[in-house]
Amino acid sequence: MLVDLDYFFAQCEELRNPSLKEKPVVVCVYSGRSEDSGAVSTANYVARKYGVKSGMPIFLAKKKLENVDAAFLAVDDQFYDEVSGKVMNILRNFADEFEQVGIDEAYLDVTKRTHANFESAEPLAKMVKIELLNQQKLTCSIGVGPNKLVAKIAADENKPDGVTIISPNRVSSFLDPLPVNRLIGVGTKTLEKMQNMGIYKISDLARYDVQKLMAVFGRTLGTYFHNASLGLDNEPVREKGEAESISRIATLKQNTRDLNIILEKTDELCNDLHGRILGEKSTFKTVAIIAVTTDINTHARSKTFENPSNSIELMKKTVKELFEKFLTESDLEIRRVGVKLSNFSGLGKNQAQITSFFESG
Ligand code: TTP
Ligand code: MG
Repeated sequence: MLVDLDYFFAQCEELRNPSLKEKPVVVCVYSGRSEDSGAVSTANYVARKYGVKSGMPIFLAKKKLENVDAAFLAVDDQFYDEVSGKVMNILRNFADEFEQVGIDEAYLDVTKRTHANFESAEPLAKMVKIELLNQQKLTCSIGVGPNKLVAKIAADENKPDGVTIISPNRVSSFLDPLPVNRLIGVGTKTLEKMQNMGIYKISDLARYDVQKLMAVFGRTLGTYFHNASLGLDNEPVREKGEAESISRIATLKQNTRDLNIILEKTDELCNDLHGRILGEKSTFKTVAIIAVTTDINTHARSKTFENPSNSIELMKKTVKELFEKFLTESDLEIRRVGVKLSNFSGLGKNQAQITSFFESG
């Protein structure tokens, strides 16, 4: 079973201010550079009707909601994290095995308690929804399937406030007609490649020669796509350990030693990484910069903190310090810049640990 909270950050905002419910609510990550610079973190379904979505620049969302009484709010990580912690504690009680996969998402292995009977999965899913509504006043969407892959796609099928149960004998009829990008791992680039190969629906992928898929996407990914198209997945539901690192890198418009030009680019990278760690509910202890100099050499500098954080200010401040220092150590111009976060904690860790960094961050 995959449980995904509906329009999570925006629903949290409605929770503490119910008068927002009727109007478009847009939760934003303001970059601070100018009044409306930054990106939309998420929006409620009222705002989505106007075409507002996650990742969109704030100014564009404002344009779509011109002349509409809409609420634009800044993200409040601490509050969402508190709500998330409470939600996860409720969900955990419904699972034989539990795996949180994001701030608002978790897999529940319910095989034992349903005796692997899909007919008892539906009342169980409804109970989960009722419990979340009663205890936290929150709605979610639930997918149930024979494995994580199918459960995830099922949960996306009826949003918001939906329940979709796909028993083993319905897997292929459910997946076949869906567009291939409903599979995890098929992003914009892969979608384009697949469409050029004549693959539009999951059934097209299922029929495609697996050797040819491997030739195009490599052995691992080719095999994954083949199995995924058939609804095959053997990943167990289990609490995850710590992720390794995430990074973003970009080429500067011009080679430079000008700190302002560098920071303008790294700020964008930081905003991007910040959105990602918020989405995954993780926190970092190490911030690193990457500098590719005009001699094509790659340099890295890093700083590790005592306490985990998800603070964008700390991220940007550290990146600035590290670049300042790097520029004094090298006299070469910089061509590409990157930011890397590592030493994660978060993901399903206990609540005290998650909230303790906010004060220090
Ligand atoms: P999602 O579950 O992907 O989105 P959602 O809960 O807002 O909407 P849905 O009803 O479709 O499930 O992400 C969970 C939260 O993560 C979301 O509320 C805000 C945050 N997030 C970002 O900050 N940036 C992003 O690009 C995405 C996708 C999510
Ligand atoms: Mg969600």
